[in-house]
Amino acid sequence: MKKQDILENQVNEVYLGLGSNLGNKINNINKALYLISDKNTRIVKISSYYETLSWPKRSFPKYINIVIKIITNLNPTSLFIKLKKIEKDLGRLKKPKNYPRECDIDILDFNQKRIDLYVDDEKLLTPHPRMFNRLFVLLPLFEIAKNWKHPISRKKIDILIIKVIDKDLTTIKLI
Ligand code: PH2
Ligand code: MG
Ligand code: MG
Repeated sequence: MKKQDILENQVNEVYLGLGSNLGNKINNINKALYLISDKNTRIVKISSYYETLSWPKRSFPKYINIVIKIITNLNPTSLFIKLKKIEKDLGRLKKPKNYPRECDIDILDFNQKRIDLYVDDEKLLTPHPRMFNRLFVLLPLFEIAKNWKHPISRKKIDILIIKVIDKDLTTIKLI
């Protein structure tokens, strides 16, 4: 068997963060879940839905955020391409950074690996560099992965949450 084949048959455990703050937000998230599941990818855990204030601009519409765990045999590049296509299919056009969007799907953690590569002109970095001090990611992640550890710092999720909870907790509501 060629090395590439072995890699593609591998089962990868991946955490994804999903967010929507434009249009019918819950519907957008649910459509994304439907499109994520296919013959290569199975959703194994879904957090509750959280209503969260838009960061950093609180004046933008609120988000609905969830975190899911998937099992996939796609490699990081193929998964990234698939998720970008789903974002587009749900209506997302290229917008300035942090502008309201129908659907945003971020790879938070791919097999506890550090990944740093370009797919066309977009960068894929795991663990996701900014999300781990944001409660709108940490709380739903904690709900479905109580023993999760940051792949690089090895800090446990509850420790990460305690560090940011003072600044942020008021901005999150379970729905
Ligand atoms: N995503 C962003 C920018 N700001 N704020 C919240 N509350 N939730 C998000 O998912 C989010 C955000 C860019 O991806
Ligand atoms: Mg994002
Ligand atoms: Mg994104």
